[in-house]
Amino acid sequence: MNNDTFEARLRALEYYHDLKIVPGAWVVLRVDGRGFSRFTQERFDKPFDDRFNRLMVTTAQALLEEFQGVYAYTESDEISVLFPPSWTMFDREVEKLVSLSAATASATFTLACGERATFDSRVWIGVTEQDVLDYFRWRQSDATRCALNGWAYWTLRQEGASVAEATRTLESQTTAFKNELLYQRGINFNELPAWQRRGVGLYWETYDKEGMNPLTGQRVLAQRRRIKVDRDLPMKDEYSAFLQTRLRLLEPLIREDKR
Ligand SMILES: Nc1nc2c(ncn2[C@@H]2O[C@H](COP(=O)(O)OP(=O)(O)OP(=O)(O)O)[C@@H](O)[C@H]2O)c(=O)[nH]1
Ligand SMILES: [Mg+2]
Repeated sequence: MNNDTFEARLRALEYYHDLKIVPGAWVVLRVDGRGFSRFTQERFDKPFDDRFNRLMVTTAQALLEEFQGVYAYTESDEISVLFPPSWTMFDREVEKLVSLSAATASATFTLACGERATFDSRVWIGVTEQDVLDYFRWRQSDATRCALNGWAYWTLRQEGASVAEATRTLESQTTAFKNELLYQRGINFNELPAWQRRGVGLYWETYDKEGMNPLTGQRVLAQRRRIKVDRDLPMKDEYSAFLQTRLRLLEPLIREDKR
């Protein structure tokens, strides 16, 4: 067998390497902490820990920067990063994007936390802008549902209920029941910090930075970009409207890339 045939035969077995995200689709990369139920157990306050959330925000920031996303959203142990249809990083190769986003999240979180933690990653694709709004509404309602469950569960546990008792009390119960359970114990769910109930959004904002023209010595204003961390996101229809405004801001960029 000559070298070329040998090389071609083995390279062809990198079977999934040619797999690319369909052109023209919106993309979300979602990373999720591996085994974080266990990882968080002894290290962080239940049901929510501000320090844990800040580690997730630091990780989301790194993903947004590294992959040049347009919006990131984090809740619980997951982070979703949105990319416009025109995004072409790594030629949209699935293996590259999935492995590098998981690697970036794992390395960033581990360095910030000081303990080894790993993330998995997956790709979501959306055909229309409405799909994108629906996606983030879906993740946000997951955040709200988990926050209510978590608060109800850990409140019962702190009262001395066993795992089985707390689970049984909440099994198949309505949202109203869980809200009432908390209310009777002096916790108004709607007054808990917004980041716990609605998640945290990250996006680019522009600001004017004053500098000096080295040639003329004159003061000049330059536009710079920075990441805004929004811990007070709106919810439901207001969240969709908020996201829609952010997507509209991207339109010139998307049109330009299509030309
Ligand atoms: N203590 C604590 N735990 C948290 C916090 N935020 C998220 N978690 C936990 O992170 C876990 C995330 O759940 P999952 O991603 O479904 O479970 P997992 O154990 O990570 O499992 P895989 O993702 O399948 O590997 C839940 O058990 C949450 O309670 C927090 O602020 N504090
Ligand atoms: Mg997880």
